[in-house]
Amino acid sequence: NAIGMMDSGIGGLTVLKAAKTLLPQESIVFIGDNARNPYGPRRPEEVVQFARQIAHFLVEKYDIKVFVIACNTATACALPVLQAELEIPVIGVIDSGAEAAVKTSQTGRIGLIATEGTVKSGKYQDEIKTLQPEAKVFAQAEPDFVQLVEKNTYQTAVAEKEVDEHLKTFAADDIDTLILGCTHFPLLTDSIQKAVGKNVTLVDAGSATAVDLADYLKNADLLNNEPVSAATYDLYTTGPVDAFETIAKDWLGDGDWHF
Ligand code: DGN
Repeated sequence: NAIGMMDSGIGGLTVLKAAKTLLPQESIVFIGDNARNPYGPRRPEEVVQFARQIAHFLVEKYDIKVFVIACNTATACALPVLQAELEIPVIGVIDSGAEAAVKTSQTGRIGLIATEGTVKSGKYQDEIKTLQPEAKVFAQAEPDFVQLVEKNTYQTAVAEKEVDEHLKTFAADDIDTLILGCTHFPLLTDSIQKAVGKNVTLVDAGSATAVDLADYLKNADLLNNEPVSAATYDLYTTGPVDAFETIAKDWLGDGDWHF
């Protein structure tokens, strides 16, 4: 049976892409809650409710073997609730992202860009402090970046300029590592890297999660033994399919995607 994944929109496809590369024999079913995006400014209880609806749909319709919350905001709000409520394992993106950042950073000065919900939750800050008490986290909410991706304007010069202007503040903080703490942000990697300079290493929390997901499935003996050609990819959106499909195909490339 398949791996289930969710995001508040298109961003979680960055996790799907990384997971597909590492686990090509696994089928994945993904739901992007584009109709209710953004999650960032919402009350945590509301985000919990949305994540719960999506998880139950995937468990009932697809009998998924693991649920990946491929959204930092939903991970911050709903991970413990869903772990307690579902009978299958539930994996979020924050622990993997925090751990990867601590491993990457030489100076312990770590930047974080995420939604306002994720920044406010303090989950990254807490996890990083637990792993490395002397680390300093410089967190900045970047809700506008989510819109650049959702509106499919992320590859434009206007987007590059906007990213550059927003990330100027990091120069003064002298960070050596920047966490992309929102699964939408890897689509803006080029602009973000340009803005912060090549001395700052970007850590993609979603890719780090895909690595941990692969390890988890292996250790729990949950890997699929079917041939790679049998893997299927069912992609749902709660919003307009055309817009979702355009960005998804652009980001994921050729493949046997079912929308
Ligand atoms: N992709 C989501 C995340 O990782 O937090 C957030 C997008 C949003 O809903 N604002």
